[in-house]
Amino acid sequence: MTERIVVVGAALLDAGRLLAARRSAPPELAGRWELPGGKVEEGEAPEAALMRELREELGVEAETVERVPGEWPLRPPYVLQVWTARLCPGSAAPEPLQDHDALRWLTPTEIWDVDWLDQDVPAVRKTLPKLTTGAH
Ligand code: 523
Repeated sequence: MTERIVVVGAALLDAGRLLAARRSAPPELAGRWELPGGKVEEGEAPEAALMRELREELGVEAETVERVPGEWPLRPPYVLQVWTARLCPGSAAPEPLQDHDALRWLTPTEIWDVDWLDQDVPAVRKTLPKLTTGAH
């Protein structure tokens, strides 16, 4: 049986908005928007991986809130799992430090204004009600 490797993504919520990040690499994904995150390393808990990725890629201190139910296949052996997350008090604002060349905080009405990666769309759709209720 092939090992599967989890890629974690963050639906980072703040003041009723969702953070979208535009990938700058690799070429086949560049220009598309994603829930920021990355690969879980061996022996690492997914939530810890997500906090690490958000620190490395966006320079923020964040904490996970809850898992978005579901799991979405990526290029084998990768699968995508998503957590809602929020900024810790005192965290810097996110900036595109690596892997991204633009960030947008999207309100519920703007959520489909960006060209999300196909595989992120189901998780974004499931996150939408959390934005409209204002729940974090
Ligand atoms: N995705 C994806 N959606 C999504 C993420 C965070 C990642 O489809 N929200 C895909 C893109 C890549 C793979 O998952 O094919 C790994 O994501 P990546 O490159 O962000 O993971 P890193 O940063 O851990 O990768 P390395 O640069 O290799 O360390």
